[in-house]
Order: sequence, then C-alpha cells, then structure tokens
Amino acid sequence: MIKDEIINLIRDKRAHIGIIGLGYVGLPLAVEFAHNGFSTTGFEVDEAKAKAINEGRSYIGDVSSSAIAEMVGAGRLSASTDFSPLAKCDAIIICVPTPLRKTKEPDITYILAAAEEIKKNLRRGQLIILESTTYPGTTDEVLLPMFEETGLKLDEDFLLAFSPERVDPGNPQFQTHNIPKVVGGCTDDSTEAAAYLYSQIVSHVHSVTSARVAEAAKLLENTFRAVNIGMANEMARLCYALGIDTWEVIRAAATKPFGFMPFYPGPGIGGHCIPLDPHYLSWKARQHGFDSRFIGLAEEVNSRMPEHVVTLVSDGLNDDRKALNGARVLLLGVAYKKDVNDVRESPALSIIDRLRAKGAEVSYHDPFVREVSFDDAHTEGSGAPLQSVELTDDRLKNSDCVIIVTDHSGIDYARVTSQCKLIVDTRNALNGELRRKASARIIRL
Ligand code: SAJ
Repeated sequence: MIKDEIINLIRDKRAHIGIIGLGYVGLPLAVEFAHNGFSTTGFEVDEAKAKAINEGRSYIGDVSSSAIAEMVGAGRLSASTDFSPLAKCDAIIICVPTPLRKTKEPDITYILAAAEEIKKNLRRGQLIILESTTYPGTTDEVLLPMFEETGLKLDEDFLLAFSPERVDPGNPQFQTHNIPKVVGGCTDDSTEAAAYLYSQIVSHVHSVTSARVAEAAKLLENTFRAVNIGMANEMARLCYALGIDTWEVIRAAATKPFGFMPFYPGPGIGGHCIPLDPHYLSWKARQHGFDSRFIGLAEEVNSRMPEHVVTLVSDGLNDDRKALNGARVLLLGVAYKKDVNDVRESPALSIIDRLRAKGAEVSYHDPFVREVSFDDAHTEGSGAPLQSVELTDDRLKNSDCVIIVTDHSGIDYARVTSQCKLIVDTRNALNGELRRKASARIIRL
C-alpha cells in the first residue's frame, strides 16, 4: 500500500507537488506549497499565465509578484503548459473551473480534461486531489474509474481525495494558511495522505469519511448563502409592499446574540460561486428523484431581483411624471460585489438589459470595471458593450435616476446625493446622515 510511501515523501519535503489550474485557487495554493519547502509545478493551458509565473509576475490580487519571483528564483516553483511532467509529481491537485451550462446543468469538462492529462501520466505512488466545486460523486464516480482504466489500483498504486477550495479573494483576514480545510478520500488511506499533505500548509485540517461528504459540505456552505440571501431578498420585497424599512428590520433582528445571522438584500446575486454551486447540488439530487425546493426557490427569488430594481426605478420616475422610456439612468457599480472587478453573473448586466429593453438610456460608472459586454450566456440581451463613464457633476445632475448597484468603497456618496434628483440604493450604501442631508429623493430596497 502506498500511503506510507507518500506520507514519508511529504514529511521529508521530497514530495513534488503538481497544481492543475493557476487561477485564484491554484496559484495561491502553489505559492503556499513552494513557500513551505515543496518543489511545485503549476500546470496551465494558458500560455500567458505560465509565462507570467516563470517570469515572477502575478496576475492574482492576493498573490504578490515578489512571492512568486522568490519561489521561482529558489527553484521551488515553475509553471508548464506541457502536462507530461505530471508523471514526476507525487501529489496532484486539480483547481479548474466548474461553470454551469446554459441549461443550468453542471459543466465538468475542465475537470475531465485535467483528469485525462493525469490519466496519461498516472503512475504508482501518486496522490490525486480534486478541489474544484462539484456535485457529490464526481470524485468516486467519474475520476476513480478513469484512473483505474489504466490498470492501476486505488490504494495499491494511487490515492484519490476531494478537498473543497475556500479561497475568498481579497479577504484580508483569511488566506490559505488559516482557512480550515475539509478533506475526504475515496478510501481511508486517501483521506489520511491528503489530510497530511494539507497539514503542511494549513493550520486546521478537518477529515471526513468520504470524498462525497467533502463535496457535499462545500455545496452546503454556498447553498446556505444563496438560500439566506434569497430570504433577505424576499424580506425586502415584502417590506417594500408593507412600507417598512428592510434594513432597519434586519439591523434590529441582528441584535439577537444567538440563532440569527444577518444577510442583506441586494440587486441579485453574482459571482462564480453562489449563483452556480447550488445547481450542482440540485442537479445531483434530481438524478436521485429528489427535488430540492429551497435551491429552486432561492434561485427564483434572487434571479428576480434585477426586475424588482427596475420596478423601483420605474416607480421613482413615475413619481416625477417621467417615463422609463428615454430616461437617462446611471448605474453606480456593475461588479458583482463591492471592491472587486469581477462582473461574472453580476445582476448589473440583467438590470442594464431590462432598462435598455424599456427604452432607457443607460450608462455606468465603476472604478474597477472599464467595460462590460453583453454577449454573456447568462444575460437576456445582446446589447452593445458599455464603457465606464467618468462620474462628473454634470453626469450626476443630468441623470434622471442613479442606481447604486455595487457599493464600492471609493465612491463619494455625499457628492452623489447632493447632485442627483433620484437615487435607487440597492445596497444601503447611503447611511442615515447622507440620507438626511441628501437633495436627491432616495428609494431603497
Ligand atoms: N450578497 C447579497 N447579500 C448578502 C451577501 C451577498 O446580496 O448578504 C450577494 C453579493 O453581493 C454577491 C453574491 O451575493 O453578488 C455572492 O456574494 P458572497 O458574499 O457570497 O461572495 P462570493 O461570491 O465571493 O462568495 C465567496 C464564497 N467563497 C467560496 O466559495 C470559497 C463564499 O463561500 C464566501 O462565503 C464568500 O466568498 C464570502 O464570505 O466572502
């Protein structure tokens, strides 16, 4: 059995680590292993990324170029677009994207492509770990048969586990080393070896009894968020109908010191985790005849928030006897959450689509996002791309409505409230004092 051989290699820091996919998950992981003394090779299909790493340049905000350059200079980190060096890796970790198809079904083509490369180079003595978020069963139902087609056997020749990524880009408090790591193997030997590997770089490793448990735990983490955000969004629509201040209600409920965790309404949910991950769980559930209604309901509520935001704009203009058609509407922020430059699944795209469909003249200002295009599969329309406009006083004064879609920190909200006529604030970005002093009329979610 090879578990002890692999553990000995890890203990002596002789284990060579391979990371497939050098994105916001794989790159920090590769640097962490190299920093802790392991010779590490990153495998990338993107030539430019591999070149950047080998030249000591970072393209991920949480990883400094100096950290990469130091590891590359020490000969402990390199990147390759040729996957054959996988054969020399003792531990291989897959960190590739798991998007959704247009049908909202899992797309594991990136995982399969990585697994094919591993299969080609699989040899006795390797530990393979999948980190990409996926449905329970991917590791043991899909990857394990692929690897055993080589004739090599689990436990005798190779080990196989799943460990969910928990990278939170831009989080100053939690980085790779201090985020607890869940690990579940297809066998006990796999769990033990994978847990031992991560214990070299993470302070707390939590082992579970199978890869499926680890896969399901990750999906519960993010489904928990999607469902609770959906509850907050439904509460916002309910409070709007009742004429109650949603944010005041949530602030009051959050004074409860136990048994409550505040979530907040917003224009909808974006990002490449929360809108997508729950569908991996509900898809797998359906394969077993189980209809996960919470996930479907959360999706329905969250995906209808852009429509609700447009209704608030329309109601606000209507109060001024203005039509949405021909109105000049300025979005403040298009990124999916504050202080990031990521527009994947951002509700702003759907809001812009809807406003355009109603004849509004739409522009946006986002210091993090220079341009947005609308050929993305997940937005209704296919309108012309938009570039971020300068936030001038004239632009604010001449806008019939300004929508705060992303509450970036760097915006001068006092100036916004003093120059605008009508503001729809979907993020509670305008505190009480700003609202009291504002010359603009303010509508909040
Ligand atoms: N959102 C709300 N209301 C909330 C919280 C979030 O509308 O109360 C919206 C955000 O604006 C965003 C979307 O939901 O559009 C997702 O927000 P998020 O805070 O969950 O941020 P993400 O997508 O970056 O989620 C990641 C996840 N990390 C991993 O999967 C490793 C998630 O599990 C983390 O909890 C989250 O970061 C985090 O806490 O920052």
